[in-house]
Amino acid sequence: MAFVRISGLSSEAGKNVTVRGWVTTVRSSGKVAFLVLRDGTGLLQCVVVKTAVSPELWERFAQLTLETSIAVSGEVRADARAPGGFELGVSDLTIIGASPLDYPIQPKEHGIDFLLDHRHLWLRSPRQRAIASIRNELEQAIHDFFYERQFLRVDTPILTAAIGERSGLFSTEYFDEGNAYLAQTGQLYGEAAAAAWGKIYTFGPTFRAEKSKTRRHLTEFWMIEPEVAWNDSNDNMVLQEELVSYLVRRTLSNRRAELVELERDLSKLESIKPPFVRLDYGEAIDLLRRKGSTTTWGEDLGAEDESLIVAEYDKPVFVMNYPKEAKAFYMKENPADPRTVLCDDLLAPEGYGEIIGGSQREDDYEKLRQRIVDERLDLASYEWYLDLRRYGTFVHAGFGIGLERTIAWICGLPHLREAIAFPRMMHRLKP
Ligand code: NSS
Repeated sequence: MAFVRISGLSSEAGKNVTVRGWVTTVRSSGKVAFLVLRDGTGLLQCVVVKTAVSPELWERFAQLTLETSIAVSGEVRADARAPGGFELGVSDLTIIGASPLDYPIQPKEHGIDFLLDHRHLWLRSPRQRAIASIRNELEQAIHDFFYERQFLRVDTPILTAAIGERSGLFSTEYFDEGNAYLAQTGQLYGEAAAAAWGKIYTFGPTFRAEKSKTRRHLTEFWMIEPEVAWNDSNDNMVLQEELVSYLVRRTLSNRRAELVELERDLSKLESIKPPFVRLDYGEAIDLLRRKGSTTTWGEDLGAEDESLIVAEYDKPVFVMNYPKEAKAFYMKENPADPRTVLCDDLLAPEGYGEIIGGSQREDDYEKLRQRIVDERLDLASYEWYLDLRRYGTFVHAGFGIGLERTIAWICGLPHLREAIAFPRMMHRLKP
């Protein structure tokens, strides 16, 4: 008998097929028994009528437990009440892998630590499948967005010498070369690639040994970093709002059922259209002070500040041109106010916080060299990076969008830990 996946059943109505998967629920009235089967592509209600099957098959069915893997055969019938619109009238059942009654995740409330300890099984829930499928949609949408705009994807190294952002580094021994560090960003390599190939983006895992146990920090997260030759800071923000609007639009059109499964308020996503709000850092500080924040000019904005700012708007907000001391060495000095740099953070609505950090890059050799010295970074490690300003320097800008933060916002997740299959956090390295 033909083996079919649940998502493919619509073309099999009236036929006899075999479906393989895992038991998610079983119930019986004594005369008719129902089982819901999950195969990853959908859910299928399977029905057994006691009088229509052998006593031995009825008995086997009655003994099924949660998460047993099985193969069921029978006739596919259209049924508007069944999940997916089809049910299977069972004529045969094979048990592939038993599942003892102590299956850890039961239909009741479990604490978050318990669920994270059993993440390998927790992934089987409809909620986790919805999140994974939105993540997959977003990854594909990001590739499509850049491909359609003729960007080259560049894979940058994960093992690096000490370069990157200010936050903590993970290190590992590297033969006779001393320590290697896990990449915090692919940006500096992206800049070299932009000088070579014009428009590029990276898509890869990045690592930060930050001792912050917040709902917005992972120690391993995925970042997408476009870098564009001849873009200035303004072009950079236009690209960001186009990308973010596209990602929301695409999720709304292709993954609406999953958003509904997650009980996401769709109206909040429908309003995500360009142009986004643009606030100068100084304006943001004024707004914050009016709202009672104690943050002063010169400081980076904290999570609470970000929430106060976005509460004013129903769209993402760019906060632009931060003071130099609050930001990384590579950002270009703002000609209109040299105390500041040409950069932006994009804050997601509803308090989800910063999802993008971007900037125009310092293209002046002397200024960049001085910033490296002032920040007490090891000049020798940056010689190759300075070469990009020695040999044909160019106006360029780019940004990094955090994949898990974007997923958390679009899905409406309170914490990043559900936005990736196996989250890595300060106190979690397993499973
Ligand atoms: O540190 S960033 O603000 N910027 C960079 O890494 C630049 N090198 C990007 C660039 O211009 N090419 O990080 C960018 C984004 C940030 O807005 C978050 O969305 C995400 O990366 N991010 C994180 N996500 C999860 N966990 C942690 N710890 C984290 N840190 C940053």
